[in-house]
Amino acid sequence: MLFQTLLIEEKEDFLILTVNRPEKLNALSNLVLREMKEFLLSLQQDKYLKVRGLILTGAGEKSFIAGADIQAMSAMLPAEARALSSIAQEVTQLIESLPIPVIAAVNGYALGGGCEIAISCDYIYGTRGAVFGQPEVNLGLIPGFGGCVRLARLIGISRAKELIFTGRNLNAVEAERVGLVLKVFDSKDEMLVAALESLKLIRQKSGSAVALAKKTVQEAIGRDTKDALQIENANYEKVFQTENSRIGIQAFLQKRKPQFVNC
Ligand code: CO8
Repeated sequence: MLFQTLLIEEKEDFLILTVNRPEKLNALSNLVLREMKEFLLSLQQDKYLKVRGLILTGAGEKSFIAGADIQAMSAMLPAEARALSSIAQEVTQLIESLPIPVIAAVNGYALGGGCEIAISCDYIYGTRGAVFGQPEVNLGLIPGFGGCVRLARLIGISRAKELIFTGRNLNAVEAERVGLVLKVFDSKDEMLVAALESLKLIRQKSGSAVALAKKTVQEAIGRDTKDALQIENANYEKVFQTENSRIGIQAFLQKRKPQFVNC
């Protein structure tokens, strides 16, 4: 697949998706979002799970994604802004619903829509120079790619409100402290190697179990305990229907390494 604003690189069974507009700090134009949607939809239709993990990053050293394209927004009517928010929210929901792990590898600025894309990934790795923030209030706006919802879930309501209301940035140290970033690395290269290693570790496990674990966490977030437990309970039955559950349990009992199918 060829895109104007995205680079797709294959690494073994994994893909690295790079948002490629470095001259605009990888800001999300309408075209970037439409291409991301097309790419993610194609991954979702990968019934044979040929791709077993995805890393999302930004071109260059300076920026992951510096937000929605402010220039493009300057000429938008409210209904057009809503349409842009809808397509961006679709992109974040597609990331969350992929049955494979998705890691955001944040080099430099992850601002506004960039931070919102990152927090829709399963977890975030960052460089020492990573900068996170929801600066929309500085433009008289609010986060519109799911940030008001997901940031509060990820780092807590008070912290999210403080960041969104003040529009201030977080450096990598503070972002790690509040649980926004999972691990911080000295360089982009080191971060990408670590992200690939993490995907390789997951790759050794049952793909069906990982997919169901992701689905369970996603579906349970935000529900009350009783409903959330019912979701886990139903998916526990589903995982028991997979061949990999028999393979894994038998391998344990026979004191050998499991050979999961589709692995
Ligand atoms: N949109 C468009 N262009 C951008 C953006 C952006 N978000 N960020 C940077 N650029 C462009 C600059 O205009 C500049 O272009 P040019 O060279 O043609 O003038 C180029 O990238 C380099 O940027 P700077 O010269 O500004 O680089 P600096 O190192 O001086 O500053 C910053 C880097 C601090 C990151 C600065 O560029 C900045 O503040 N950028 C904007 C960050 C921001 O406010 N992001 C939030 C955007 S709003 C958003 O994401 C809303 C999401 C919800 C929308 C809901 C649907 C409508």
